[in-house]
Amino acid sequence: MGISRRDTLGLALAGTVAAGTARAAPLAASSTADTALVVSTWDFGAAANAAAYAAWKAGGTLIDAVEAGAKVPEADLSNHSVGLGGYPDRDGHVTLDAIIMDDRGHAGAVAGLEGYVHAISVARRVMDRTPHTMLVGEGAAQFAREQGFPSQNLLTPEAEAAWREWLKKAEYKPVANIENQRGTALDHDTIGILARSPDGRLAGACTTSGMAFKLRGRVGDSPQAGCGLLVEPGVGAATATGVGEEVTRIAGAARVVGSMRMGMSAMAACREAVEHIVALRGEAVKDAQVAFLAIDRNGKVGAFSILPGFTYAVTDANGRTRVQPAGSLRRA
Ligand code: SD4
Repeated sequence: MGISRRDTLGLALAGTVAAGTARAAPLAASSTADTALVVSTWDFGAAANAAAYAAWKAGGTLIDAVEAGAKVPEADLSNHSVGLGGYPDRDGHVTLDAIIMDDRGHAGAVAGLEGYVHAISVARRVMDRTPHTMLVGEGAAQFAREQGFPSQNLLTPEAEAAWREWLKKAEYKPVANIENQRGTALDHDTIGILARSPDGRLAGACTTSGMAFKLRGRVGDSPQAGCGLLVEPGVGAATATGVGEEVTRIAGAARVVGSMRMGMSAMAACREAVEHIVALRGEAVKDAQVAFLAIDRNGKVGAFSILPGFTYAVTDANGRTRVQPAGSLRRA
């Protein structure tokens, strides 16, 4: 399953959007260097994009590309919000959430996965080898074990020390926006990565260890289709980062893609979703960061957040990457 490279290049999906979706304007003719190929959240997305681009150039599929990209921060010990080295829940368990999706309705996800670094690869296996879209907790770990993924302790000494420090004052209350204290040791966030082939095909992945010191069993937006990620043929793809509860409440990625389906640009669609959260939640999101990143079927990119400081990495069809700041509702 997934998109084969042959499918991706050979089946011009432009104009053949799935039944039930609005028919968008014909795909722009260009598949040129100014058309984004891979986009991802935050500065560290640049390294992920490089891996995704390399996988694509080596003949991989779009799914291969986004998986390869997502694996980079998953293996990065210095990233405390994704994979190995991620901060644990309040009981000291590192639990991972991930989703991967193509533009043909194939999706796989895991939530609350413990003991396996590459949650995105387990999610892909759910997509490729089961009739399901999500496995959680012990069942997800059992599946990973049965599929031959190597298990390991994901709690690094550094993450454990941060957790023990947090415990001193935490009073066991989840701190909703603790991951968004930019410039601190918590200065890393979820990666959402979206890829588009020159003929307008799309895929995406999103992987995270979730909110630091969350309640045990908490699942954020990231692994939920339509919240942390959505990919729709002939329309575009969107991903989210920040306080997952705020994204989940509005089915954020689905909202962004829906807006693009109705004709909004990727940028306007991301902004609309952010404005909706702020209108809906008011004071409750006064200090919260939520950000959306989207790419449309023509490769145009949009990114918008509540607070300033959200950046994203764009890699074009020639492999050139730039990291840039997103627009934000609030000023610094
Ligand atoms: C979550 N959205 O679990 C993720 C975490 C994140 O910035 O993106 N943090 O809520």
